[in-house]
Amino acid sequence: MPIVVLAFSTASKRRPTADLRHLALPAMWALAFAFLGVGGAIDVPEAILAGVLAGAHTLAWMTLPVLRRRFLGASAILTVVVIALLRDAAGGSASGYGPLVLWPVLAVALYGDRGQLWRTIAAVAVALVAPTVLIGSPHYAPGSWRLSVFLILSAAVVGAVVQELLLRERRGAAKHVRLLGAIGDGVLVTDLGGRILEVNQALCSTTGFTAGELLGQVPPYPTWPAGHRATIGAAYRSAIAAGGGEFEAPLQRRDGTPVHAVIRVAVEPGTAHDAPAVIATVKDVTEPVRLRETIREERDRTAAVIAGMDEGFCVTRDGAILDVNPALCRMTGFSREQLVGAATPLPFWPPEALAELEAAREQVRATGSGSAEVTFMRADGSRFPGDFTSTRLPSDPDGSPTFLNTIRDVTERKAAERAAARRADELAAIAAVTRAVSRAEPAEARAKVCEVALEMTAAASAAIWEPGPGGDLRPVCMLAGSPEPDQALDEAIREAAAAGALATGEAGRAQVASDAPRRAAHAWYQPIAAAGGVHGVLEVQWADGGEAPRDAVSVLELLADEAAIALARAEAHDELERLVRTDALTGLPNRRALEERLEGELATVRRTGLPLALAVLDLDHFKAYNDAYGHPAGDALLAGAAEAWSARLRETDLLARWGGEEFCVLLPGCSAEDAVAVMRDLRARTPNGQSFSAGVAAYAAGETADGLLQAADDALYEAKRRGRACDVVHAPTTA
Ligand code: GH3
Ligand code: MG
Ligand code: MG
Repeated sequence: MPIVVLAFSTASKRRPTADLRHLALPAMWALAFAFLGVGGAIDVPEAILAGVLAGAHTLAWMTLPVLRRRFLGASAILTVVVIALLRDAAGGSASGYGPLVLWPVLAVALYGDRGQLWRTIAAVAVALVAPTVLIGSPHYAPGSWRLSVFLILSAAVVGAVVQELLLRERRGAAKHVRLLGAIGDGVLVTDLGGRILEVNQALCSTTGFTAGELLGQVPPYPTWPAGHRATIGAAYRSAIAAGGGEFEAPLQRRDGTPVHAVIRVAVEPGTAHDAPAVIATVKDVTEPVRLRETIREERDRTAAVIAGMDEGFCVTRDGAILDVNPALCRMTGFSREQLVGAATPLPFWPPEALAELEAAREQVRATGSGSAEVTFMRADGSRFPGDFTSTRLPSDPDGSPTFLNTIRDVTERKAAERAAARRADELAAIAAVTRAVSRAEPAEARAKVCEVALEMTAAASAAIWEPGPGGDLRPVCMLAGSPEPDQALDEAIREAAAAGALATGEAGRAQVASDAPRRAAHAWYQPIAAAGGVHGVLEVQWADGGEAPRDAVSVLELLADEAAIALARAEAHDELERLVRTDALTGLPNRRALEERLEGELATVRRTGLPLALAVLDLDHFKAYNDAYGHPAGDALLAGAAEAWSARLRETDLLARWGGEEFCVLLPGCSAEDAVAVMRDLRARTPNGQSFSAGVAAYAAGETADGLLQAADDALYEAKRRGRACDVVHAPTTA
């Protein structure tokens, strides 16, 4: 019987079914009372008393749990009393009811504490010994005390041993429960069929289910999401079949939220008393998995970005390349296979820059990051300038620092910088030309243009070709640079090339024949064109027989524009000069031009001693002519006379309009007589039958311009006085 109770109690730990333990008491009494009628006579009233007591106690025991919990000791003692009454009613020591006392002793040993046990054993001792002492023979034979003592001892030993074993078992079970509760990961214990026998608190808080909801469940468990039941079930079964294993599974909480878990399965082989069990731990790895996913996505995205960049990337550790992007391969011409795994000096480090690159690397190692502008090498050996940066990545667990390096090919930027610098030089030179041109006399401006052309194109010579008054091209300004060519260009070739550029407005070049010596000249002809057409040609010659440098051509184009401005200015200047010295009506030099020329001629005659005559002419009765034919006709007469007279005079003579209807003629090389002859000729050529009077003065040593003019004027006055249309030679007073 005790074995049955024990089996019940062990089973109950795993299977909380209806508690059959409570049936043990009524069953015992039923058995005890059933055997009352067997054998000799019974004391009926005493048996009835025992039956009433047993019935009342059993009823209370079955219905009042408090009795079982709080009054277990009293119940046991009452049971001992009922057994003593039954024993007495059935005939005392010979009745055979004595061993029943083991029942309450066992019950207290199983469910009570030590005090209750020893009190029950004391009650048993009293119940068995007292009748022998108090009542005695024949009911209680003197020899029965031996059986009583053995029973009391047996009860004590069995009770104590059972209670000790149970206490140990309970302590073990309590420890087991505490351990399970202390485990941070979820734990569930199932039988081999998967029925959940035990869960811990951590599993409940991970899954959101209560222990009551989980216990007794069989697969698929409510924590397995519908879409994953088959795969999780398969993994679970194969882990059990293998005797243990680990797998990751997406689970769901009671509220449907996902939980990612690592499930470790261990199979506990059964013992003689225990069925085999499956112990599974459920580790919530939702957060680490989410982090892992995020990092992977981040890494994929980063890798995609790096792969798509124009900038070269390489990741290095301990001086060796771990990874490169396609841009670096394109940039350096090395394949990925050639680069990944390569160690310092890296394949794209040129030998001449090793020291510089090692220094940059050292700086990065010391400070964690750095940048430098370095020369790199392509697979074909060519070099390119690169911007290099390096940054230490967050340290790896093994402590070896990893660096992310970027390389940008700055060839184009460098070229642009050089071009910009050159452009700035050119602009500075052009600005200097512009300044010089705006300040200088036109002739100086030409020289300045040639000077800058020489300087900026490293030429052997520079010249500006312009058409002369006769239309023939000639170099107006020519400057020589260095080095001089061994064989110069033929003058005719140069003139033809300049003429071509002038005629077409297109730049051209000329060259000494191809079999010429090495340093034969070649030249560039840049037309100097302004709005009004092509004014001239800027010519630059080099001594090296090659092509005109590309940069030089652009400089020459700018210079030609500048020269065009200079030439236009020169022309405007000349025109102004001409206007200042010209009479608008007749086109003759005016009084100012004559005075200037007279000074020059006087200087010459003083030096040479050659003769010089000056005549002043005044139309006769011109007022009357005006009055008679009108002012415009008077103008026409003035212009006509100027033209007719000019035609008669020599190139070296100078006819000027002195003012009104008065003219001056300067006649170098003429004596007073010669001058009078010229006057007669001119008078004969005066249009419309008109005449003039003239006063002539010849240069005499020491004469000034004013003196000479005054003398001629005096002579004119005399001619008018003498009746007009005649010539009077001034007679020097000294003569
Ligand atoms: P004389 O023989 O004494 O020189 O008499 P004249 O009339 O020629 O001399 P006068 O000094 O009395 O008159 C000069 C005239 O010439 C007066 C003026 O109207 C005229 N004259 C001066 N300049 C011009 C000009 O540019 N065009 C015209 N049509 N007439 C002019
Ligand atoms: Mg006059
Ligand atoms: Mg007159």
